[in-house]
Amino acid sequence: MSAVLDGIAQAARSSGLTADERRRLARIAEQVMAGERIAAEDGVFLDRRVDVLTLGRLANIVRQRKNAHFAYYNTNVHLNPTNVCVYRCRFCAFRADLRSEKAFVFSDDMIRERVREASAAGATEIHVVGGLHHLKKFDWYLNVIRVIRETDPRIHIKAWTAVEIHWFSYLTRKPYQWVLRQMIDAGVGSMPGGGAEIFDPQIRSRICEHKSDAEAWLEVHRTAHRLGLRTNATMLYGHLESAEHRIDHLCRLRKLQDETGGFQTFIPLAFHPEHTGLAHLPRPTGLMDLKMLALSRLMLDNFDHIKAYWIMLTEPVAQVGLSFGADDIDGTVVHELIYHDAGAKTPEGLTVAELHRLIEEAGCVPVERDTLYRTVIRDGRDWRIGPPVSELVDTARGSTAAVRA
Ligand code: V47
Repeated sequence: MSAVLDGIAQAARSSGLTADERRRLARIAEQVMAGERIAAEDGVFLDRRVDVLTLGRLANIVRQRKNAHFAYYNTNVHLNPTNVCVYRCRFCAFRADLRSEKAFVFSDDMIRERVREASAAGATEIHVVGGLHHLKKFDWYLNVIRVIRETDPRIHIKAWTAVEIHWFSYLTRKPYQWVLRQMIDAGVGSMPGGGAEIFDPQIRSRICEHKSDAEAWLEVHRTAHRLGLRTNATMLYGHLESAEHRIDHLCRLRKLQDETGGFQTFIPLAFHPEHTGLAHLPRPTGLMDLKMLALSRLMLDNFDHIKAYWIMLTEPVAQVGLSFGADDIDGTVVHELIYHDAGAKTPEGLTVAELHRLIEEAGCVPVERDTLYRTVIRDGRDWRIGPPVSELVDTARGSTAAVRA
């Protein structure tokens, strides 16, 4: 470990940091080694002043501590039941007006077909998010979940962002808890992390003016956690935000996680500007992507997992991301639309063999997980749930300790 500290000190000497900044970095590096929390002001310093390789080196220590050499993926399918949306978020290329030519709404039969396709492909998860349709009532969204559940009683339904739950609460005039209970009874098993964007109210009002605010997003997740639902969290970066806004976002998530422990994974989402209201902005670079993965790993000390979402990072960046704090690369993801409408050039899906190759080349051991981070054991086309991935990590740690002794 002191070799790592020496390496960091050496890199700092040639990095243009002042003597005070070098001392500050050394102190933060020692905190990371000791498993101590990094303060918000130090997070801003890391974001603004410290080179990406040093951040990656530090983040990798945390990643190894939490997940050893394992890298997770899942077999999943996306379903966006409608792209019609009352909101006009400036970063979104997916949404459509009610009478737009590109507007679509899935019928029950289309949903069934997508679920059958998912089941036939051995998917353990269906990821469901969509637009907030001007004319659809809460029952329509509830029915989407019911149709999925009837078609496949086993598949895990990860559905609706906090923004959608907030919208359903507005539509029904019922509290979040009531809305979430209806969804759980219909078959929802967890929630994705979308809709968080950036919590800072000023930036949020410039990129998604009318959407539910940070407090509402956090309150929906708090309520979901209290009801026993595990959820994910995201942050959209690379648009109008600054280092302060990013660190503030991460610290707000960290605070809620201290309170509930209900978050599973954090996914930093790189802004894709094509066909959006912010198309004049450049796309974040690969280095920025790696920096965000590393910073997330360092700041979110109470999150078990950081996801390098290959579909928006590209396969090469996601692969390198596994050495910059990430331990998960999401899944096979068939039928992704949100990023592809915004210019993503990645394929719409990857095979399991391709995911394995990405992970193994990165020096990690691929582990298929389900949505709740339990191992998936496959036997031909059939699958069953094995022990939680944390048991693999504990076992790997035990055998390393045994070798050392
Ligand atoms: O909330 C929309 C983002 C999110 C663009 O929980 C954009 O496992 C970049 O949350 N450029 C939805 N980002 C996707 C999402 C997600 C994805 C993968 C896994 C999980 C999970 C969640 O996508 C939105 C928004 O932040 N988004 N448009 C765009 N042009």
